[in-house]
Amino acid sequence: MTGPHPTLELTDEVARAVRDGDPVVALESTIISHGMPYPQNVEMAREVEGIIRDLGATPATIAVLGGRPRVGLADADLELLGSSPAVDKVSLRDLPYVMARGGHGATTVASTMRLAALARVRVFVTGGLGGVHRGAQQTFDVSADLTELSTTDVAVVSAGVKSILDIGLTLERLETLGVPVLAVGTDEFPSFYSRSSGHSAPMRVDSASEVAAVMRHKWELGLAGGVVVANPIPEADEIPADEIGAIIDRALSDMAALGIRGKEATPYLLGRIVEITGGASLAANIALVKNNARFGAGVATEYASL
Ligand code: PSU
Ligand code: MN
Repeated sequence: MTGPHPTLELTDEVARAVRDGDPVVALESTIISHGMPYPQNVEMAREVEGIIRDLGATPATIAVLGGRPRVGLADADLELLGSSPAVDKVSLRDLPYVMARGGHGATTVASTMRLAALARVRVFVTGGLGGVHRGAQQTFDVSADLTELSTTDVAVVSAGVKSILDIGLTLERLETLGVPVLAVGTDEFPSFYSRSSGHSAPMRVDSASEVAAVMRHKWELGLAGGVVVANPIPEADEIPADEIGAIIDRALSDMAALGIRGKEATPYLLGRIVEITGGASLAANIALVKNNARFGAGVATEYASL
């Protein structure tokens, strides 16, 4: 079915939920194609959709398939995204190019936000956000996720940002860009694998309804742009910050030695951390995405009820 925007293809289920004002949760696909190994990636994608459905919301995984931006995918699409080497990592700048070539693209936080907004979906669940890379003072490597958050009206539920990034500088950029950063049930900004980061949370909320109220007030005021919802990994699944810190440092120095930069940087680091931890980081990653799906479904439900 064609969506509210002529070039977007929505599934009937997603189109109906959007039209009726029912809760919908967008999901990204870079996390599937370039963030986790096969087959755990596909299993994670299926389970996360199931969690959202069980909580009464409609999941809408977003990707570009055969040049067409799609909002809501079939099971075979998830399998393709998770297993095919022909799926490009598509951030905002890459979107028109992959469409022009009729290719397959896994969308990042930035491009998923934009496609979600075009489909009028306002809540998006992921694992971790992109941000200001360490050493960005020299490399200028700052994720387009941040500029997208400054312009596109979508709330993004994540477990914070990994310390492959410079967390302090990422929070500074978000402040400059006018993006509210809400930590859920904590005074500290979480760092993906760990509940702590050493950085205090700019703002704290303790419920999904508080997040929905921030979204409503922001957009009613005409303040364009997203809301960062930083939901810490559950204690039972956490990897202590000092333990993962040493592993991240090793992955970063391996990357420097290989000369990997640009759009390859984040996927390389994610894969290398899984390798070094022998898969322990993957279990934590999957657990935090599921936890975000539970909270995000609640946010979508509260926002739909306003
Ligand atoms: N951080 C993670 N897991 C991820 C990503 C980031 O912990 O899967 C992905 C997201 O899709 C994010 C993208 O939008 O990497 C950022 O890439 P870049 O730094 O090239 O903008
Ligand atoms: Mn980058």
